Amino acid sequence: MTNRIQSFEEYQKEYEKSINEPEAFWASKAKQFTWRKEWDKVLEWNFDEPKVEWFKGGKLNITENCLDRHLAERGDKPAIIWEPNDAEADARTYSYKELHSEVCTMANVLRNQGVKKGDRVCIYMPMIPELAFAVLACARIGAIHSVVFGGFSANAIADRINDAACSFVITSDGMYRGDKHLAVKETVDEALKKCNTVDKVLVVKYTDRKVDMVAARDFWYHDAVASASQDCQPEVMDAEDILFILYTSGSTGKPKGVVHTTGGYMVYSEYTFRNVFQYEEEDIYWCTADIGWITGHSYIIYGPLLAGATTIMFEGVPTWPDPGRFWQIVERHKVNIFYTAPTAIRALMTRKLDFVTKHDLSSLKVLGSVGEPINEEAWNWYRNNIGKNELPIVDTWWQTETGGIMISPLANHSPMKPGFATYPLPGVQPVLLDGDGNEIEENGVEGYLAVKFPWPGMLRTTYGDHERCRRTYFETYKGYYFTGDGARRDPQGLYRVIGRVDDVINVSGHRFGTAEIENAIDEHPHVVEAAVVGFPHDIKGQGIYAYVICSEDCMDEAQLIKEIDQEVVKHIGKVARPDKIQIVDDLPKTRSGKIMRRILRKVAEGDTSNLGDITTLLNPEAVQEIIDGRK
Ligand code: 7RM
Repeated sequence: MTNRIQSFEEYQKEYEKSINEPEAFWASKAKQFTWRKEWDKVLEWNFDEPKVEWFKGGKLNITENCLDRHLAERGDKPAIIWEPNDAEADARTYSYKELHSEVCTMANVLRNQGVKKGDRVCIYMPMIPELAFAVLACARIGAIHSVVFGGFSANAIADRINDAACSFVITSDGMYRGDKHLAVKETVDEALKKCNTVDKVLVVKYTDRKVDMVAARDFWYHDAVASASQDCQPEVMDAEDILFILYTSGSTGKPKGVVHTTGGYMVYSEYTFRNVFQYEEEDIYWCTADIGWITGHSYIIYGPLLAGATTIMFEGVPTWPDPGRFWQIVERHKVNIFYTAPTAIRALMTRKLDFVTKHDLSSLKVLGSVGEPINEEAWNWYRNNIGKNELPIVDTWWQTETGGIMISPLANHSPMKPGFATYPLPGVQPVLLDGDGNEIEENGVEGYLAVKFPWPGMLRTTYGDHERCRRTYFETYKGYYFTGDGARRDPQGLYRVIGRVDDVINVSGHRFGTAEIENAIDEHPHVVEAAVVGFPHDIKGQGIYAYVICSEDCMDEAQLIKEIDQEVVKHIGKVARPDKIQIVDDLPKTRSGKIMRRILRKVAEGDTSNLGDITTLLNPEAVQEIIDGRK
């Protein structure tokens, strides 16, 4: 029996069924899993509070479904293949049996240290197998994981730890990224100076760099393992118990802790994985994302392991030691399904084709894209050079908040059109809204992308602040989940997601709020005001452009720019460094004092031909000034 959609006609039938009988539809997808107790009700919801509950009353543990469920049939099958940063070093493989015992061992280490169901555990680690063990070990014992991407700073970690009141941190003695070593443990130590909820730090020895161990707080994983059993009864969770928190940026203030729960997320991540990529039992699957982002959660760990797949975890970067690294890995592990981001494609397509052609890519069957709109040029390069001009590309649109893929072709079955995510998956009911919140029925239009019916993988709340969740996603358009994206629907009804319509910048597929970066810049004592906008960037999709007003007694400009850059690194992390910082005397404002971001975006883009009417501004002369000063 193959448990996936086999043709476009079948997709259409499934879609119909999922709309007409959503509960029966999702119940039929949930049945294959191991439930300790079946649910009482498939779905309860309203988008006003909002309240969304899937499989209520159901009892389960997601790791029992990722691991134990496969042992009889696939115990010796590779679950994780880990490819290290160092291209010369050997890969490491963990079978389902081995992964099971690693996860159980780490789960016991956590339990022995007093971590209980519902406790929040912050994980700040490199892409090494222990990161996957840590995530699953938390889920095993019902602790809530909050993974923080390795590129974030001590302050960003502290904010996330404090927001979720984490009691436990898992980290390592260091991390590699290309030819660099990053002092992960020191960053955690720095962060913890600002936190008072954490009482234990578990440290995985990896790079063997010397680190300070704080007595009674820090302990080594390899020491703790000695007294931990490999036998770990899973905590029995309610379907709606929290599985994890993952922080993501929005248009205002600090990042929000998006909350995903157990049962619905499980069903949705597996269903979408299997169908979008048309996964088959023997496939080797590789998603190049970092586990610090939602793509890594859903499509390196949970989705593939739930489906019993072999998933590759890559520690390194696409361009080191050379821009052939991805293709070398594809060849080495005979990868069948390859899932990456447009930014990586754009970075690699500028290099000599030799880096591609010298590798045997004949194992590839399906290519995927995620994180931002894929431009036609990148799509074509991907299709022609990696896809031998014949492989399907699934352009998958989704968000941290949606938990899994929402709009995407099904490989080999759906029509494809460069730049288009095409059709919604079964169970997903997208709409385009006009500025007044009315649904636009016809095709060949653009609008605000919203969803009018719940799906099992959707966020349930933002941690500790349900009202913020309601305001952010459910208030702008009453009765809908609002995505923050604008989209177009072509005459055939295919969707193309154009990008954010709020103050969120998408840099290489990573989301940053303009306000978040402005707040970091404002921390500099000589900064009076800052305005941050995105601008088109050849490789990253969008770059970050910061306009900064500094105080009269300002020191020299070059020095100030350096310090502002460091301020961003300090408060958010290297990932959010502005591409351009321009010191200005004034920012264009409306008479009510609002910064005219539209104009700033135009100038950042280098398009000053059509700035519209600026005479109504409070300070029209500021516009020419910033144009003249543009770097
Ligand atoms: C999975 C992920 C979400 C935002 C989203 C969009 C943009 C993602 C696509 C895309 C066009 C795509 N989660 N986005 N995928 N835009 N086509 N296929 O990226 O929370 O980090 O970002 O990314 O703007 O709202 S995320």
